[in-house]
Amino acid sequence: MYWQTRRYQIDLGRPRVMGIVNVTPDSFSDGGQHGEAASAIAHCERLVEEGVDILDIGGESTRPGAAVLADDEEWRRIAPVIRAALSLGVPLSVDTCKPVVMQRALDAGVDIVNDVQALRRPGALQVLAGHATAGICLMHMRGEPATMQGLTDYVDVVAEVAQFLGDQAARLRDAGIAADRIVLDPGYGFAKSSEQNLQLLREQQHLLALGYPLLVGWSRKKTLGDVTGRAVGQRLPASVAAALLAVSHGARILRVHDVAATVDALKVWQAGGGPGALFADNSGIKNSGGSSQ
Ligand code: HH2
Repeated sequence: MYWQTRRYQIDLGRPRVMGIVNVTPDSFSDGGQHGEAASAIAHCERLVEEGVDILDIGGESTRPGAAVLADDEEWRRIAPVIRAALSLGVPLSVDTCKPVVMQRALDAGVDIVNDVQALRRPGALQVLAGHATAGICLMHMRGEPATMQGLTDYVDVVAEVAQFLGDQAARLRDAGIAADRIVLDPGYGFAKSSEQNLQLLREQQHLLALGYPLLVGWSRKKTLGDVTGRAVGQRLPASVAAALLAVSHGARILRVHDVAATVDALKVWQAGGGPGALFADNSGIKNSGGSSQ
């Protein structure tokens, strides 16, 4: 199993760590820490040293009630970080819902588009259909960050998330996008109560029936605070535990803030033969010979 992305074919024979780079003043756990390009670039370099497999660069927070940015402002934040990070030797993902930002990031050379709105904004699907190889992460959510926490009425949350993700993947396939470019994400923390997030985690394996690799983001999220009583800055152990649970329930890519800790946890997982931990011995990320920078 692999994920086709622009420059890299990512072997998912072992779980992969996607490191979060928020070039924002207002992200829920690290807002303002890497708000300037120079510190965001230094953060990218540090995550690579810590063993990250993919860097996910975003300029707009998706936390409930976050400010909505104009296209140009979002791009202004992330462009210098993307340009510098392209030479770090790992796949680059851009975390955006905006078609204009997707197009600019692809033109600059990013490998993956990660869209919490699953390419539903007008024009987004066309941007990705117009690219031959970029990887795509489709995430489940309802509404917008400002409204999503009021949109948690589900009859069967697992079935409805599965239905949504299956429908969105089919939309991409109909537009001519190859299946090996697509990964799916249940969207932990997006328009879901804590109990719904935990039910999705317990039953996450049902989503594997859709036939696509799963990417998950549990890192520092509120549900972990609800379970442990910990404030956002003290959720590292809880985040690592959730990451390992998600992997044991079939996830292949973990989107995390704390890369070093997650890499260590996965190494122990691998050494101890955790479910899904029969890994290849090399890094498993191959340069697929696409346009490289
Ligand atoms: N979570 C966040 C942002 N983007 N993308 C995917 N695919 N899956 C997620 O779970 C996900 C995501 C929220 O986390 P963070 O980036 O730390 O916060 P903020 O949106 O406030 O910047």
